[in-house]
Amino acid sequence: MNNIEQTLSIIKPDAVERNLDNEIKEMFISNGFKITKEKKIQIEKSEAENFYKVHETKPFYNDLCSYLSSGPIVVMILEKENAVLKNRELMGATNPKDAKEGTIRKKYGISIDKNSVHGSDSKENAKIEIDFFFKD
Ligand code: IDP
Ligand code: MG
Repeated sequence: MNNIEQTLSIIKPDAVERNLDNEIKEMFISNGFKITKEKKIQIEKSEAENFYKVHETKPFYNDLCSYLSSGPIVVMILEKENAVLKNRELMGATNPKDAKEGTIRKKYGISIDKNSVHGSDSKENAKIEIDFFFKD
């Protein structure tokens, strides 16, 4: 029984700025993910506010949205068995300080806000986030 899923991944401005996008994509590929769609874009702050709407009551919401729209990002659809969970495992903890060895955030993350990658946290949100960036 396979359970091929799709999830949304974003390489955030801190990583794109350091030219880490190819290395990070290689980590996805070597961990068995297929990148089925990808684009490098810069979004408006209003779009970041929509994307991160679930966090609108958090104290860091404004900074988070300014940050995500501050420079180019790489947005990707990743495909693999149990992709949502497997991607969260590969990303590591939100705070790079807490991320395990071998995870993207441990390797590349700078701080809790500049943590290099975003990944959907559920199948339901993966669908919403994929539509957000790739519905045409
Ligand atoms: P996640 O990216 O691991 O799913 P979330 O809790 O969904 O983490 O938070 C979204 C993003 O908001 C995080 O990736 C991080 O960049 C930022 N963030 C989360 N918590 C804090 C905080 O306490 N201070 C500053 N930024 C935060
Ligand atoms: Mg999240």
